[in-house]
Amino acid sequence: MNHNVDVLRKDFPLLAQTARGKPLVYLDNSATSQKPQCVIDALQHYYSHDNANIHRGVYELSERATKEYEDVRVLVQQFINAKSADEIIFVRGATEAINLVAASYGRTNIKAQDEIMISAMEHHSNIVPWQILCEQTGAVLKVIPITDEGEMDLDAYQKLFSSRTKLLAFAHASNALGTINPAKEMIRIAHSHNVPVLLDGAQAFPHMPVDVQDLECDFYVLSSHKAYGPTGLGVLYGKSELLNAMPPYQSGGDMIESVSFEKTTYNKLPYKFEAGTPHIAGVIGFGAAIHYMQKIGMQQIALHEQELLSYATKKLSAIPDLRIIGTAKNKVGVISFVLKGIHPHDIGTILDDQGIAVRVGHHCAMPVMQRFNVPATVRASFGLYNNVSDIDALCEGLNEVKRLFA
Ligand code: 7TS
Repeated sequence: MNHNVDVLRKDFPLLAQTARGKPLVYLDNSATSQKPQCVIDALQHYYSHDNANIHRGVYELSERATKEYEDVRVLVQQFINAKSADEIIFVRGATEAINLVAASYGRTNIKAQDEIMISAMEHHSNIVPWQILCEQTGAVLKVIPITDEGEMDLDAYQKLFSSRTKLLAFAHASNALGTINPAKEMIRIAHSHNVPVLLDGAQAFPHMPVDVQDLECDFYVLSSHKAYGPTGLGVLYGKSELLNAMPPYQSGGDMIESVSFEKTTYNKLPYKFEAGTPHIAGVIGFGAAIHYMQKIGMQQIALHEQELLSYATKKLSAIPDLRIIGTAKNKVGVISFVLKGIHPHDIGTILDDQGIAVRVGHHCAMPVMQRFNVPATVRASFGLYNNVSDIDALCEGLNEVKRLFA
């Protein structure tokens, strides 16, 4: 399918509205994406026709809900090319997926003096769970430095490995800088040291084809809501050898095989990690989002966003006193920037007056702000429905900011 933005935009009812009396310009896709009508319809259809609890009813409705839920698991498996659908665990989001690995894999495999490696460009959700694990186990956190361009310092990375390195976790793409990391190469190096790798795909999955077998990552995490699906849902992919050896993260219904007061045995994968009634509607809505992305094609989406990124980078760079934070060669459609002498929050407020939604702040990546010595940035991030007019509006908005502060 051709990436005709004008046609695709009509699939997103929210985009047709005004904000502050101006046509809405939505440029905060890294925070969350808008939803196409097919996802909204899937949620409505599920609650109107198919709502039942899954994996337990013998009646038709429950069988139908269970099938729809499990069909999405297979869809996700195929979409990210996992070996088996058992390796796809539905969780609340990328955050919960990382917490699951830190708690279950971490507490089983990490001991005092072991080293956990992350990078200096991580979202807080890929920092704090590891810090807590370190506090609990006596392990030590090691941080891969990043360059002035916002790229991973690969020389420093290689030197950071020791015989105590037990786990590596880093972002496939950075939410604050846009950097796409050389994940496959980094994973190859980690594996040469026998170190398993968790890849945080929250900012990559919606923007490029992802193949977990090609990447050879041990864990991959993602959030549905950043990829045109419902909120409150994410995926943990893990190699079955690792997931099979891990203890449950949460416990309760559905994750057991048998329960008695003497002994409880656990269900097999993937159910072992899906305690309680899951977000059934969310999973079904996410299935619709994946079908939608598949129909357009991830290559097409990536290509379109890359075109927007180069257009926006050129136009923003021409604005005097504007400094882009994050100038890596390989980026997703994320541009973080500061304007000399004007606080990002003031910029965000003035842009909002013009109907332009961007994120301002530390983007849950405070160490990135510290690295670049800025209190905050303005961040414009693109999705498949953004167009050149959105970027023109942003630039006009920034000229207005400069006029007001002149
Ligand atoms: N990892 C990365 C790289 C992220 O950007 C985010 C969210 C998460 C993990 C957590 O995802 P969640 O769905 O579990 O919340 N990032 C952002 C952001 O950049 N602005 O708002 C949320």
